Amino acid sequence: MACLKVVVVGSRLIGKSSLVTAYCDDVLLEGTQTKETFEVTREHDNTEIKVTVWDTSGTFCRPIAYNGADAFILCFDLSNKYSLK
Ligand SMILES: Nc1nc2c(ncn2[C@@H]2O[C@H](COP(=O)(O)OP(=O)(O)O)[C@@H](O)[C@H]2O)c(=O)[nH]1
Ligand SMILES: [Mg+2]
Repeated sequence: MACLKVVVVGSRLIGKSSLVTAYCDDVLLEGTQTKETFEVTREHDNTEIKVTVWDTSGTFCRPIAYNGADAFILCFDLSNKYSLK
């Protein structure tokens, strides 16, 4: 099975964990998310792909999270331009 590692990055409190939880667990996040990695299986072109999603939350875990990444999702808050700097 093909595998993909996707790392979600961006400033604090801009909705990263909410996005990851909605995509991976199909639930609306309430409170703080402490889980850092999620595994889901998705189908694309009749091929199953195991997607590991890393939800980063601070500088400490980032070097580990970045290692071997296939894709990054850069998140920012559309209502706060400073969250993109
Ligand atoms: N208005 C609004 N608030 C959101 C949205 N996504 C997340 N939040 C809220 O923003 C806060 C931070 O969300 P969280 O996912 O923990 O952000 P993270 O620190 O980037 O992981 C929480 O209070 C969420 O309920 C959104 O799309 N719109
Ligand atoms: Mg978070």
